[in-house]
Amino acid sequence: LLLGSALRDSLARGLLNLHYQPQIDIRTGKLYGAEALSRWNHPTLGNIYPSRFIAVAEDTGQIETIGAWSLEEAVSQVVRWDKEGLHVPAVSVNLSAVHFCNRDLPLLIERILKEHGVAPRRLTVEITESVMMGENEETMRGLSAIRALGVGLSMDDFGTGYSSLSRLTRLPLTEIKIDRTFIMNLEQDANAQAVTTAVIGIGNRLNMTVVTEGVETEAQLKLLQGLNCDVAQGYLFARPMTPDDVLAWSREPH
Ligand code: G
Ligand code: G
Ligand code: MN
Ligand code: NA
Repeated sequence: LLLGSALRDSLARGLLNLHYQPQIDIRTGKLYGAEALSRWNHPTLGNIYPSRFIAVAEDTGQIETIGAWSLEEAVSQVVRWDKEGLHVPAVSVNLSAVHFCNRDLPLLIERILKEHGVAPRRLTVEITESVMMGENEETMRGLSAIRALGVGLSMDDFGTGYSSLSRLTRLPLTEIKIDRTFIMNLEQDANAQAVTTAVIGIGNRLNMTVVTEGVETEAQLKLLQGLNCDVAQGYLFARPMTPDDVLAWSREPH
């Protein structure tokens, strides 16, 4: 509860910020996008990780405030980067399951894009599979409305939790993110490699972009390129960074 009011206070005072982790098209080596990740550095409590404060936000009714804030912040960042000469093709925003139940979410997204003059294809929203545990008419309608705007829809952490293949075909997804636990074990675990291979194959066949998370080594990258994976994200390329650091990173040779 204490953390809940600290969060409310920090949100009001603009003490949360977004870091961005580049996503690389591993067929061309070009920048594909950037995932926005929330950071909360409290003046006295220090750094509080999203795994912790997202749960607090959900429990204290603040998750939609955070969702709206991160959408607005990420979309306006795309414009700031454009002005600085950095073209980030798309920015990816994590939204909580709870927020997808709000029937005004598509309208909110539409308004933010219009306000900042950003093309819908330059925004992707990430949903975790647990969202779909409570898969209902309302949520499905919301997802379709978001997709109809031209915004990308990404299934995050695929392969963990409540993964289901039939769900992949029912939802209007544009992207699948293979959970990093599979990538972590890619080199030494035949099972992880089998699952990764299969998911990349399914994604390709369903015309979805497949993004692999947590790519840390050249060996993993080589393997993924061999498997026709489209996009990779991980410490091998870059950590989540401040917008200025993303700009500096983009100007380094790599
Ligand atoms: O780097 P990392 O610890 O940032 O992120 C941990 C998890 O927290 C990520 O898997 C991501 O799904 C979640 N997360 C990060 N930022 C946000 C956010 O703004 N909203 C939601 N709902 N989840 C987030
Ligand atoms: O939305 P999601 O859970 O996937 O957020 C990505 C999380 O993974 C963030 O917490 C981010 O800091 C973390 N992350 C990003 N790249 C790597 C990586 O290469 N290795 C590891 N271990 N974690 C990573
Ligand atoms: Mn994510
Ligand atoms: Na993930």
